[in-house]
Amino acid sequence: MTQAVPNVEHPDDTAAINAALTEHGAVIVHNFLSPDVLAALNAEVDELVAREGGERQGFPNAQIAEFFGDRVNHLSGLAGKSRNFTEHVLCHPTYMAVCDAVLRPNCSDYQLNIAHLMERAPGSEAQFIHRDAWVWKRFPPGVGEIQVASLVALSDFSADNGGTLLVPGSHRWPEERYPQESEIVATEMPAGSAVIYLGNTFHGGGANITPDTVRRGLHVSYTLGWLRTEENQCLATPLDVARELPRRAQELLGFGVHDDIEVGGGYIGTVELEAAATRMANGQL
Ligand SMILES: O=C(O)CCC(=O)C(=O)O
Ligand SMILES: [Fe+2]
Repeated sequence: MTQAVPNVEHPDDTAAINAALTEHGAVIVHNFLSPDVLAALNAEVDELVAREGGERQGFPNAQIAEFFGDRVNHLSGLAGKSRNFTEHVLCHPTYMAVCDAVLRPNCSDYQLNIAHLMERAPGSEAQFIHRDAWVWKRFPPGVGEIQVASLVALSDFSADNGGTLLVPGSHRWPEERYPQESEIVATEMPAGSAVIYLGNTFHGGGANITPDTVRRGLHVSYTLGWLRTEENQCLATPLDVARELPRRAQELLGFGVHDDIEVGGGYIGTVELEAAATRMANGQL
């Protein structure tokens, strides 16, 4: 029988959230953003989408263009563009607690992988069901979790408007198993909630079959501090913006160093042998 995605009412109930992720590979967290933050983020995004037009001019290749489909509006690099994102989403305590549990065992610190808004407009088709961790396909199978991913609902998510399709429990599946239709469930959640899932959990954007409702979702994911990220956060975040951020936000964007001295490794990501964040603090960058 198809499993449901568990729901947790409070974002600070991190024990329940982590337990649900371990068991089901996905969890819907209600009240992830307060109504005030949701409204402020949406107002900022409205402006950015209006300014950029939302329509993508280019993708790295034809497969990526097809993966996203042509009825989806994109706003990428939110870390460099949205103050509400860096203030209220990037260092969200729920993300930090989940990343501490899932990623910390494999790194001295984790980092933001991608902050990418996707509006699934009416007519957008269901995405190819995939694992987000496949971007690092060269990892040997069975390496464990290397990514924490999520969709933050900036509008209501429904089965009709493109709510994320998920395959609960699939994070435990062997590499050769691919989901059947009957194993896929659509995420339904009110605006301000988030669905958090693991990099090995099968999922994809849903089809939007409504005549006039745009599904607005913010795709946010984190990965090990020593892996190359999908979005180059040090370029997506202009230095003038990065300098003004708290140290923790700078570190999550890759301006710190990944320090593996304790396990016999070294420093990764230095500038002049230091963390960029340290040089920024000292007025040298
Ligand atoms: O839009 C969604 O709900 C999911 C998007 C997604 O899975 C992706 O872009 O990797
Ligand atoms: Fe995905």
